[in-house]
Amino acid sequence: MDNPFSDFFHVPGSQELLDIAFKKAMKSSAQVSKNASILIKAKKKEHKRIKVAIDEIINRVLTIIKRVPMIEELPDFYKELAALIVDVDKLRLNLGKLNGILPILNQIERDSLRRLRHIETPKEADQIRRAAFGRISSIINKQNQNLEYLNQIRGGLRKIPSLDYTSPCVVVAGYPNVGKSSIVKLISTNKKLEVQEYPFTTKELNLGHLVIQRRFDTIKIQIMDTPGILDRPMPRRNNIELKAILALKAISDLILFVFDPTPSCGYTIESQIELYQEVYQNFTKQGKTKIFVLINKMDLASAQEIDYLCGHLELENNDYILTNALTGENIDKVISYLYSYYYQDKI
Ligand SMILES: Nc1nc2c(ncn2[C@@H]2O[C@H](COP(=O)(O)OP(=O)(O)OP(=O)(O)O)[C@@H](O)[C@H]2O)c(=O)[nH]1
Ligand SMILES: [Mg+2]
Repeated sequence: MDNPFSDFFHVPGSQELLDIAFKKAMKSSAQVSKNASILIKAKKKEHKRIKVAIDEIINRVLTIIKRVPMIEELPDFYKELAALIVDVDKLRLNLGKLNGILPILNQIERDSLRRLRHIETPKEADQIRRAAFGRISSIINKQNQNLEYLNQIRGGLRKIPSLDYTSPCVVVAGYPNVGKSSIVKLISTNKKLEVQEYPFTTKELNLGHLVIQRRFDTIKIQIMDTPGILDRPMPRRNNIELKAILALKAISDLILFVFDPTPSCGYTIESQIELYQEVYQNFTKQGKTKIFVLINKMDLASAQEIDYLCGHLELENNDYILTNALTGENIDKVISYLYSYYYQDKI
């Protein structure tokens, strides 16, 4: 399913909205018979202007509202991810407020039309239109914060990855700074992932793909890079970590758990082991989701550091792969592992 927020385009600010609407209104021309009196012509002209301005604003506001999907109706993954990116109640309230101005705008048009019926000079028609534009401006200007808020949250929501629910998804998880993005970059099509020497570089869920040719078909495996997670109680985790937790909980078919057994990531191996145990216990869905270990930074790791980790996790030789995500050493083994895992028709 495509990111449900992909149609959430630029939201104009109040001034931009008013400028567009009033400009269109002033360019509009009413259909009046040539023989009509100056007074009738003025009435029709100004009514048309008011109507065009109001219709334009209503249409644009309705488009904004329609382009924001109903979050509560989205599949769990998108719903929960959206809730980590924006305050869903605030968003709903905001859209409600925008919706609330529509009947007021319609009322302005009706009031103006009623007043236009009773005018005696063309000048009054002009005054009524000016007064209507004034009321419209004040209503729309009061929505400026709402409009700005929508524009501001748009960026975050549009970064949500488009998941294909019919293809498997490998979630690459672990502590911050252990080399997750470097690995996903090497094994998948996504070469844009940011890699830095400091923790929490990755703040979003990012997807890449790996195409596997099987005997009778081709499958495209989704590889999800996730932000780092710290070993701490769930309520203390921030929204960035919770995005990774959500990926593990909601969409993983296979978890590649990345360790950095050296001090280079800035975190102890004990805390990484604690996190691994938590992920193993809580997110393997009673064995339905396999968890496989990658021990990264093999160029820096000593034999003792690797033995210590393997000893604690009781890992046999085939239970893990040592990798160097800087040079790409053994990354072919990771791809082979995925290949054989999915070749045997795991989907
Ligand atoms: N020496 C060495 N450095 C590595 C290796 N893999 C990654 N690095 C470095 O480790 C740092 C972190 O790499 P990232 O790929 O950004 O790590 P990450 O786990 O995605 O980090 P966050 O997104 O912050 O959680 C970068 O400076 C990488 O160049 C490796 O195998 N060996
Ligand atoms: Mg990263």
